[in-house]
Amino acid sequence: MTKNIIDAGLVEQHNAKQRAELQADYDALGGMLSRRGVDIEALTAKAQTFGVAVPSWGAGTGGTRFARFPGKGEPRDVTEKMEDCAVINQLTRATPAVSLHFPWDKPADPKGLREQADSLGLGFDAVNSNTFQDQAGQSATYKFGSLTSTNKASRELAVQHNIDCIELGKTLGSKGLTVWVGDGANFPGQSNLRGALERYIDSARGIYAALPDDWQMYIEHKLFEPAFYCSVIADWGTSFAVAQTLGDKAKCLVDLGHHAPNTNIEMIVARLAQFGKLGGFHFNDSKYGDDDLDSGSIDPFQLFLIFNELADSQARDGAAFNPSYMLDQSHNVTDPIESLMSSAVEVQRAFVQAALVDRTALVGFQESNDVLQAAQTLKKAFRTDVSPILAMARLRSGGAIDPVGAYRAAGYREQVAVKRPPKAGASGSGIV
Ligand code: AFD
Ligand code: MN
Ligand code: MN
Repeated sequence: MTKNIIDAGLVEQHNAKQRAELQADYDALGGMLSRRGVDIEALTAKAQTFGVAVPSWGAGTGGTRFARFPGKGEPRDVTEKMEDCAVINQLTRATPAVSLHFPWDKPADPKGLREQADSLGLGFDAVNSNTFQDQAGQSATYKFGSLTSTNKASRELAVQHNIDCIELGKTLGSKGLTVWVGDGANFPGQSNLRGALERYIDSARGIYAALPDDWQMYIEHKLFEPAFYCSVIADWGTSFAVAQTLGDKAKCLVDLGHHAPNTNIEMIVARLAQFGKLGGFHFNDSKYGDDDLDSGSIDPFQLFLIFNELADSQARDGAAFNPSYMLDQSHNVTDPIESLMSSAVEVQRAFVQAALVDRTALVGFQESNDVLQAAQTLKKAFRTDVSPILAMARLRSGGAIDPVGAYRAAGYREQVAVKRPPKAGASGSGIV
């Protein structure tokens, strides 16, 4: 029996007030879609299968390099983060797993954490290693790099940390390790561009060798920051080359914010999918760089186009095509629970809109070079407001018609603000 953090009766009451209106909107949309030959019930069932993992670090208030403004009732340790993640899933029914970041969320009692997750109806997606900052008392520094450091002791420490993450992940039931490093250089000449990647590959082989057979290693590229002249794994091409070199269990992870502005990310997705190297995503949105804004808040059309490529690959490759979906966001001015719920819904929206694309018509227009109609075919799906489908999917799965409204009505944040007074040394959240 899954334990509800928010009283199920309260959610029920909140839903009751909106049920009739939702049904009317759903019926109207269903009528419109049936004239297009689309069965709304099939789409709703499909929406119910959607899941995106929540980042444990996203449950806390983030910050920038300038400041961090703590929020009320922030989770102070990983068990409190799990409670918040459970709220997100209880109301959206779209976030059944949590992606942990070590050592930020290293559990003192991994078995106990797994039991807590089970009781909350949550699982664990990929675990994330952290070699972009030194931990207290660390024997060698990452100041000049981790997996690529010229210092052997730093490289070995970084490899061992990743192996420790795998071991911990095994206890928790994870099946993947995401490796993102900040390694790079701030000055031309600071590092040998080719030598740094050689060291990266050498270190990565040590991590890869520790991967269980049913695990994946996700190589996450990022254009710049914290290194400002060059990053070792700056782009999907380098990520792809590394993944190819390591072997079948190594795949590429696409964080939407890790590209130059205007990069055609959907084409990167298509390329990686074509060659069997699309491992997964960190969804977020951005205007300028690695802004870590809420998914779909800046460019929902891009998100839709990415899911359009995913739907295309799914149609081609079937069940073999199964990338991991994770959110990676930082919330500086909103309640993290509200932002994560909104983001999960936006990613799910893109998933459903992409399922609405008339693929037969699209192929026909592409083959006959009817450019305008091809573009319109995509736009028609993107412009369709699938909100009633998403809300109905949530309702049928036991969630909230309006997750943010139900969350506010339940007064969860006010309650945890009382239960969770700030404490020194609370576990951190990402600011990079
Ligand atoms: C980085 C990457 C990576 C990392 C995170 C930490 O996106 O996923 O784990 O930030 O907050 O920029
Ligand atoms: Mn990321
Ligand atoms: Mn990032």
